Amino acid sequence: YGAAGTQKERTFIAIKPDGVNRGLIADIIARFEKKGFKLVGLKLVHPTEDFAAEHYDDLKARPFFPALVKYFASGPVVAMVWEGKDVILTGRKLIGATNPADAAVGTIRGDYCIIMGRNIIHGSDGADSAKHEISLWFKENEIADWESAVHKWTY
Ligand code: RTP
Repeated sequence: YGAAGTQKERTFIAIKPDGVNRGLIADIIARFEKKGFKLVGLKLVHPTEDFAAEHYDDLKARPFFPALVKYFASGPVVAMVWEGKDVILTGRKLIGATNPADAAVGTIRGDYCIIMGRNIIHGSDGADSAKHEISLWFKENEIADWESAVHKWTY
C-alpha cells in the first residue's frame, strides 16, 4: 500500500509556517486537488525544533541547517499525505525548484515566493523519503482510505 509506481503512490507534502501564515493553505490544496490527486492525510501541527531537526535529518551537515530548523519550527505547518500515480515526482513539479528564483511561473514556489529560506512548501524527493516522512508525521490510522468511502453520498 502506498507503493511507488502504482495509483496508490503517496507523498508527504507540508505547507511551511510562512505558507500557512500568508494564507496560502487553500490555494496550495486546490492545486493538488485540481491536478487529480487524493488527499489521504491532513493535520495542522506546530513542530518543535527537535521534530523539525528529525524531519530534515539528512541535511544536518549543511550550514543552513540551524536556520532551516528554526524556520520550520516557527509556526504551524499543514502536514499532508497525497495519493495518486506519480504523485512524488508530479508533486515536486507542482511545487517548483527549491530556489524560488529558479522556480517556473505557474509552480507554487514560482508564483508565491522569492527566497530559498522562505519557500513555503516541502515535498518528499523520492520513494524512500516519502515513506520515511509519512511514517514520521502520520500514524497508520490517520491515513484515510477512499475505497471504503460511500461515494453515492456525493452527487
Ligand atoms: P524541501 O525538502 O523543503 O521540499 O526542499 P527541497 O527538497 O526542494 O530542498 P532541500 O535541498 O531538501 O532543502 C530543504 C530546504 O532547506 C532550505 N534551504 N535553504 N542555501 C540555503 O539557504 C538553503 N538551501 C535549502 C529550503 O527551505 C529547502 O526547501
